Amino acid sequence: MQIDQHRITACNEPLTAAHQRRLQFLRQEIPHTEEIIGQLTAFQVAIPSWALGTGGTRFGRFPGGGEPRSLEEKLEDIGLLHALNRGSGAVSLHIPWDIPSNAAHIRTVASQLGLQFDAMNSNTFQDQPGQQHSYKFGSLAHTDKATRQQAIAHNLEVMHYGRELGAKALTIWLSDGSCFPGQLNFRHAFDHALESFGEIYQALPDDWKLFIEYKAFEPNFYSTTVGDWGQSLLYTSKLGPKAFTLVDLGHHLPNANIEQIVALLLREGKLGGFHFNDSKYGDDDLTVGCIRPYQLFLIFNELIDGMDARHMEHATDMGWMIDASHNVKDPLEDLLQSVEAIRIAYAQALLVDRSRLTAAQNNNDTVQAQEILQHAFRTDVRPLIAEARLRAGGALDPLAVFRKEKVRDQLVGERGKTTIATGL
Ligand SMILES: [Mn+2]
Repeated sequence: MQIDQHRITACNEPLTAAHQRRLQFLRQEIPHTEEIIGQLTAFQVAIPSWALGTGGTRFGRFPGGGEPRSLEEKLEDIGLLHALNRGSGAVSLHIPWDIPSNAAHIRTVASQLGLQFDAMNSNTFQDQPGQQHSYKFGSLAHTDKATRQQAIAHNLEVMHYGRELGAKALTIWLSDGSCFPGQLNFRHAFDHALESFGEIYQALPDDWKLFIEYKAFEPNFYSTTVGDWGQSLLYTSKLGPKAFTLVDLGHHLPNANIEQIVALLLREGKLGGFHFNDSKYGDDDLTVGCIRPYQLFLIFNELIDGMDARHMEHATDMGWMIDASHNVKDPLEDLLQSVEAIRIAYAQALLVDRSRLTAAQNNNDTVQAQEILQHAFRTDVRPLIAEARLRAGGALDPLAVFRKEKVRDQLVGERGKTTIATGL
């Protein structure tokens, strides 16, 4: 299904006067509102193709119905989100869950919906039917060369699909590691992973980026072969200029200072992509900003500071992606909330008075530095984001339109109650 533009306009009408009042107030408070609205309009967040269905835990999964049955329907769902919020104009595909068997057709569907293809994701954390070598004890870092070669070949295949779709990046999250002390030799595992990454890197087109994602634990619970940002940075530094580290907010040990990690990776020119989610305990994959919105703001503060220092374009010089799991919410409602939370943190970070902050830092004025950051964080920037949406043809209140138009009921009507989307 698609939402009629007239319906969005009709839903906006009764909200317009109040919106203009709130926007006018902010214009008086903030001198560069037009610049921020422009930056918000350009800033697009990629939706992961595996997050359009209900997520689950190892204990159970409770699907809500109307889940997309094909890649086309997944794109259709992202098209719905983008029509409402005008901020999710990209998709991050996962192979083999979303093989584009007719790439030209998939490209056409995506472009009709205004969607681009962000990083492609490979999967060597599961065995697929008919697969010769098992990944039970690893893939790119496996002790057996034939298994490593199979995993390399899979990544080359993912790049092939990506090239057909116009993607420009490959994300590798390597689940390899060990569950018990003594199970593997850390140096040998590192060497094997590096050699395998090297073969993939050699096959990378010149205008592509390779993102190496790290994760501290799970599914392996004693060691992970790309366990933290330092290990990822070792690999990406040795591989070359097209290799970058990808930060997934949920992949750190508790209380890690992610904003500092981001600042240092950017300083090294090695931060390439981002996976947004939130968590209370581990890799909980909750909605971005639902638990620690201040941390999200602080991360964006460092992202902007670091990207500006390197003259990077906020919108295009980083892969901005959501990586979350929707176990109890409607996946599409959750994704609307996620994109909103990301844009709020981005807009708040754009408000930070950087010259005053630098002065406070240089004078060791701790109180003033905190005041400057928290002033930006405590500003309600939602009218700026609503205005960016409105100018791009989106909804002033995307979630309200989603509910008013009974989108989920319509999807259940079209697709049925028991459809299950491929994914986690
Ligand atoms: Mn991730």
